Amino acid sequence: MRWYKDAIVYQIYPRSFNDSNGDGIGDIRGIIEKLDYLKDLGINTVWLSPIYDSPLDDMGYDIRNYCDVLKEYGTLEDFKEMLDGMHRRGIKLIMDLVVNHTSDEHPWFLEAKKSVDNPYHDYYIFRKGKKGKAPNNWRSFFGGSAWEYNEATDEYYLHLFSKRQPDLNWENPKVREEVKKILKFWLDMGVDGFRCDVINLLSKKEGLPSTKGLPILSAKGIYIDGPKMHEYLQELKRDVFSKYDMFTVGECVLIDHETALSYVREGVDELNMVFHFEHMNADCFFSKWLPRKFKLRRLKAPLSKWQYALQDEGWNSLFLENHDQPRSVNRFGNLEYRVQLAKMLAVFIFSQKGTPYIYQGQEIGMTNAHYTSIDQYKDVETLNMYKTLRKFMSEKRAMKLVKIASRDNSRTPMQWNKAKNAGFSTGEPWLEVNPNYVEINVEDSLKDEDSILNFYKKYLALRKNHPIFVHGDYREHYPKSNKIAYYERNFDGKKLLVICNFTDKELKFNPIYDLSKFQLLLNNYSEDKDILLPYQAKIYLGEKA
Ligand code: TEU
Ligand code: CA
Repeated sequence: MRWYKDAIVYQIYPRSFNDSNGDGIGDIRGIIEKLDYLKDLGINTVWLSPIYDSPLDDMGYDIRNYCDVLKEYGTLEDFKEMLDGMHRRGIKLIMDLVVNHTSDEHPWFLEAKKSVDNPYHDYYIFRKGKKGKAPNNWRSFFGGSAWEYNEATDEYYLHLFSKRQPDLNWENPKVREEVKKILKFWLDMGVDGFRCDVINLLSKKEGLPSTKGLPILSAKGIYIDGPKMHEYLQELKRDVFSKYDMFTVGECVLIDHETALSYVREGVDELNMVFHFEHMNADCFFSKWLPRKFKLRRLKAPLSKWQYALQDEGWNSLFLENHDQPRSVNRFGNLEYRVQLAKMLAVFIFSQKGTPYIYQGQEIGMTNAHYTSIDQYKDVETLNMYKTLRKFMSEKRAMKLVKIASRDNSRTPMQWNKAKNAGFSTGEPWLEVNPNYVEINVEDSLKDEDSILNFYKKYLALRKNHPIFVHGDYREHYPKSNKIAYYERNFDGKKLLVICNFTDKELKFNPIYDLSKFQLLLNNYSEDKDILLPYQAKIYLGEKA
């Protein structure tokens, strides 16, 4: 049963979601307190970012013990209670699976680094240096070399992320067996699937050759979508995935649609869907750290390409936000129209064919962090990049980039109400709350009929009532327009039209079809004119004709 096609996913970043005991840190009991809120919103699946035991160098994406919960977040008993509470409400839970690397405090690594003949040495990727330098030219995603020297063995170890996140050696069958054990541990407990962190980095090309060309971008086939990816995923599918009623979504770095299809094609099912990031370049060159002006075409074109490529034989995941990305209202429009903009963006992205992923706070239109000093940031990528940037630019320019690109933009605590610390915590929050919580918060949004939150609820209910949202074929109109996003979906003799004005001005446009023959299903304005209002979004339903 491909239930993932009907999934509407809500991503929880646990540290910033809700703090139940006043220590300033979100926790599992805090999530339990909000399960009714999630149910009421209309989602049916939660993706929980890592809650495992971790020294938090990368906020939990560096795991010390895969089968236990970080003390600050609670206990395994709390976890089971949360899972049970979700299931009772008809909500499934997918966990974050981070197995490209572990924490440098994982017992395997503590052993591995001791000596070359330690039984765990081959769990990781150690190599001799070349003439006193790193074994090759690979760069870390967080800046700098991907190699760190280990004195005890006079070798370097590979870390594609921070130096406290050593890469596992997937060539070693013991590592693969360990991962299967971890998967079964959670699946047997009742977990419904996994979001697989940087899954297309698992396989590193034999001999670990240096890349030729731009760092990282030229790593395709070397450590991005490497030679044994299919082999590894097939093995996981054979021994684990196929034995449970679950789904996987693979986070895939720099992946193209053809490679994605080779993983997700129905029948192959190595993964059920992937996250790609091509549309995240709509306002930057390859990386958030190289910003440029937002252009609608750069958002639409990659999304459309993926729609056409995957809609028949595969499946897409639909997102504009996650814990690594700045807030969408800051990126894809004029923030002065925040409310209409947030509603329009939801209609635009989630009405395509695929599974929607809503990131916590997106449903109330939360904005980027307000910070002005580097000391206010906590994210390891941000701090590393800042250090790198400061080598060749002024503090002012570096801070300007940090403000645009930092991952902490989406990690500020969830804004629940007008109380102290936005109702997130009675104590000192681990990361500063955005002061705009007095205007932007859940409690007020629930009361306001025209709020973004109530629009999300209406929209998600509509989606559930009309199978065309899940099953309809996708076809785009006006692909070249930088002002309007317009596409249709077709299913079972019906046609759905999705029309979005991406400008802050009124807009004339030719709808192609005779709209008087269609029913207006949803509108983010109370007015309905021939022209489109700033950031207006409308959905029409009619006969296919
Ligand atoms: O992200 C992978 C990834 O590609 C990002 O690190 C990306 O390069 C960066 O966030 C852009 O700002 C995943 C997780 O989502 C991320 O939180 C982790 O830090 C990373 O893997 C390592 O586990
Ligand atoms: Ca807490």
